[in-house]
Amino acid sequence: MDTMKKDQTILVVDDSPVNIQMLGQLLKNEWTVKVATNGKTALSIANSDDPPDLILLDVMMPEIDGYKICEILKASEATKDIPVIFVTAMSQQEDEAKGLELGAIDYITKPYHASIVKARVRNHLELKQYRDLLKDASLIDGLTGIPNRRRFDEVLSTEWKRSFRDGKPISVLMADIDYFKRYNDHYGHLEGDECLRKVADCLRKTLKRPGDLVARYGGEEFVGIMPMTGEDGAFTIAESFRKAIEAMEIEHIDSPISEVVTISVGVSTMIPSDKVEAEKLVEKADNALYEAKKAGRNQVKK
Ligand code: GH3
Ligand code: MG
Ligand code: MG
Ligand code: MG
Repeated sequence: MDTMKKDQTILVVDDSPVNIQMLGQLLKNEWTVKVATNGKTALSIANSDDPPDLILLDVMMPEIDGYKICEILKASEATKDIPVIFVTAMSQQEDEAKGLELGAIDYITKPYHASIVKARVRNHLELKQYRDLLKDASLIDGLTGIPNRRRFDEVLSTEWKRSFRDGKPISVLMADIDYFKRYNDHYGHLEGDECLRKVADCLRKTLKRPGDLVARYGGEEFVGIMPMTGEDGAFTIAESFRKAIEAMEIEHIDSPISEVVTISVGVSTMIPSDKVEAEKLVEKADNALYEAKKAGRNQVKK
């Protein structure tokens, strides 16, 4: 039996304290249980920074009923992947069909059998865990272990919107290893891969403020997102990254400009407006990177 599931959380939503008490008793030894006695609370817990891994949902409740809650959960990007199981006295086949059509993963009718509820919950939580693992893996670069470009695009879009709302600047840096083709040719691809890991590690250590994100953008190109960071701050961070790479003294005797591995970096800063897309920030960093290369490499341009 899978032992990792201990830290998974179940949200029980029911307007009846007795029902909540019964389900809570049933589940609390194996999982963390949160409760909500109305739709509004349920939705706010589902949308919190610590959302549940599974929701057990009553149908008949005052104000917002369970069907409506399920519909709202499934319509939102933030909550649509949380599995919902209806637990209800509404036992007509049409009721069950409706619940499943709204996106619930399962439908349990009352009176229920405790061990069946537990077994179904267990099965769905296990599937949820595998889905989460796959999702995490799909956003991480296999070679360096840092986020990949897909993740970068996701986070950039979120942070761009946040900065727009707050009227705050956001910066991006784009770094590219200098003469990396020569590095591979001279030291071989395995050494090349090792060098990429070292650069990724160094970038991770340089951009470590909460909210920062580093990612591998492509082959030997790395990017960083720095929310709430203005032009000067971003330039300083980029420069410290460049210096840190140089200070690692990774031998590169075939580099025309140095005896160690160096990087060129482009930085861009914008205060988002609703007329411009986040891609503009990347485009500007890319242009600055091009300027850094043209000006002789191993330098930062903005
Ligand atoms: P520049 O200073 O202009 O950036 O020159 P460069 O040689 O670094 O640029 P170029 O784009 O010509 O070469 C990039 C090289 O990066 C070519 C490719 O073999 C190498 N590369 C890309 N991805 C990987 C990887 O995953 N592993 C290894 N070992 N090398 C990679
Ligand atoms: Mg009820
Ligand atoms: Mg390149
Ligand atoms: Mg390069």
